[in-house]
Amino acid sequence: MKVTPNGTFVRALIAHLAANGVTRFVLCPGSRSGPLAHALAEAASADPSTAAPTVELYVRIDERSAGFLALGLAIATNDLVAVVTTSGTAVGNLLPAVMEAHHGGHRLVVLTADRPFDLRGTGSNQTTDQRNIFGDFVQFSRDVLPPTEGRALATEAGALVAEALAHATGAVPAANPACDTMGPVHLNLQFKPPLGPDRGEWPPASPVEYALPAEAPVPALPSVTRGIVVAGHGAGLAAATIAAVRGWPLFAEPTSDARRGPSCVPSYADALGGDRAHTLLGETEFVLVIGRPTLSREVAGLIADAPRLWVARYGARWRETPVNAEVVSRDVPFEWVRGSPVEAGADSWLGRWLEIGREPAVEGWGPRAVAAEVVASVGTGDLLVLGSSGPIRAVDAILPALRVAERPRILANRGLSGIDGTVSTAMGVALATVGQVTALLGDLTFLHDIGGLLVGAREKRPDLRIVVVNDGGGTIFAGLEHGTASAKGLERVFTVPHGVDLASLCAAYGATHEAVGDRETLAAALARPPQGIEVVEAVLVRGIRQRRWNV
Ligand SMILES: Cc1ncc(C[n+]2csc(CCOP(=O)(O)OP(=O)(O)O)c2C)c(N)n1
Ligand SMILES: [Mg+2]
Repeated sequence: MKVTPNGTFVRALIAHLAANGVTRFVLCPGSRSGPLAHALAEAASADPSTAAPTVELYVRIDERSAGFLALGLAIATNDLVAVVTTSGTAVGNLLPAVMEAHHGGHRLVVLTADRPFDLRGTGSNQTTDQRNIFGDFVQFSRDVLPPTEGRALATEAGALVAEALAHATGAVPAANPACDTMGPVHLNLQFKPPLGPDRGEWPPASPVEYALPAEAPVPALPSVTRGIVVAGHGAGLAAATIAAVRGWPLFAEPTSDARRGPSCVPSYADALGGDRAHTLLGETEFVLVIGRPTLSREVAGLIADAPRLWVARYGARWRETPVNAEVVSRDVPFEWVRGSPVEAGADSWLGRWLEIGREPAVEGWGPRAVAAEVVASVGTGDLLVLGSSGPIRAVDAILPALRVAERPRILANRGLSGIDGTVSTAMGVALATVGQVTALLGDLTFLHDIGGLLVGAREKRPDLRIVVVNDGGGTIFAGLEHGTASAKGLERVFTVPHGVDLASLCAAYGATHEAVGDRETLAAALARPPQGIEVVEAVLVRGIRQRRWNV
């Protein structure tokens, strides 16, 4: 083995990434990405005879899973996470996770291997045009032909990393200074042979200093009585404080981290559809939205009809904010949070909202009962990952106002609210955290990313409990306007009953499986700490395996 230019370049690249906080790498096997794979394997082996940086390496076969695993690591830690693939369709499989990272504002560093540019369009195997393949979903993309020799290799790698990470972190001033520009970046690396292992040295690397764009000044909140605070995805605890010190009702989604405090109206989603809310909405003077709400049409309507609307921390991108928003602030200014909670009388603005939006009693056996048991099993320091569709809405419907000291973290991919990649995202969360991790997913969501259970024999298997709400398909559609279709039509083109035997699937992937059919059994299953990858199937529809709608 000798020193190769590829080896020298990727060592410098990895060393500079690690020195700047990218210490987790998710890698998929492939030959063209071999230089990165060899160097990462060496770094991850933590051999003290090398000066390799400390990295954590996760290997996945399926690039779509790998992308979402990286996303899970990123959302659990708020760190930058790298994902490495070979060339060709492997790269295309990262698109869903890159889209979610873009809309969710998560910093993925996508490293795709490619053949040298002069092979593009020549019919060379596994060679396509990977330049700008992620379009505007990445905030930086560079097509790189590493230099072939000399010190330029390490220097170029360092400069490349500095530039890419500045864009990922939002340090490069965007067109609009109030825009939060955290998001994914892409380096397309053209590797000429040799691609095999080499015997190079790890170069020194140090962190780069970035200057973040200055916050734009934000005016004081209007001193109205009849305000409402909507805390959407990623709002943060400040939303609860703002509502409490003004005596405004707080409608906080589960992933807001603001579902707490004396202003919290737990059943806001159910209440908003009723007549009494209609009257209160008519009196509303001002709506403050913090974070990005994604769950209910009622809240979307409230935002659309607000007489006056301010938005803060709305989403990853300025252009996603509602058209009628008056002010957009990148973050929540300290002045908005100052003050003590208002005592709300029963007849006050807040008191009237609290009256109609009390925490509901959850009875019987259904999606809300499953959600209630899962929520009850998650303690301070634990993490709950919610799948799109019914599960996150069921949790929204039943989640009580938490005490300020209670700190379970509730995470979800709400950037685009896909039902894809959720098993892998939960796996990433479980691999990155010490707390107990539970995921609550619908059956189609689970099946969509069943490949996320595929963990190589040499890979770490985290403790992860996945509770699957098996209601026999995508039942959300039955409650939407599509529900007026014939039962046969609804099943064929929307809900898609599948009859899949989840126990067999779990067995095939080496995950434990337990089916539960009532609340007590579910509660007992959830009371045990998860060991390894464990699936608890909450069976809400029986006999589905026998069901064939054409017989
Ligand atoms: C990748 C992707 N494809 C399709 C959709 C549209 N979609 C939204 S909910 C849903 C059904 C989800 O079914 P399930 O996970 O069983 O949850 P349930 O509706 O039964 O609560 C689908 C297909 C989506 N959000 N994401
Ligand atoms: Mg379902």
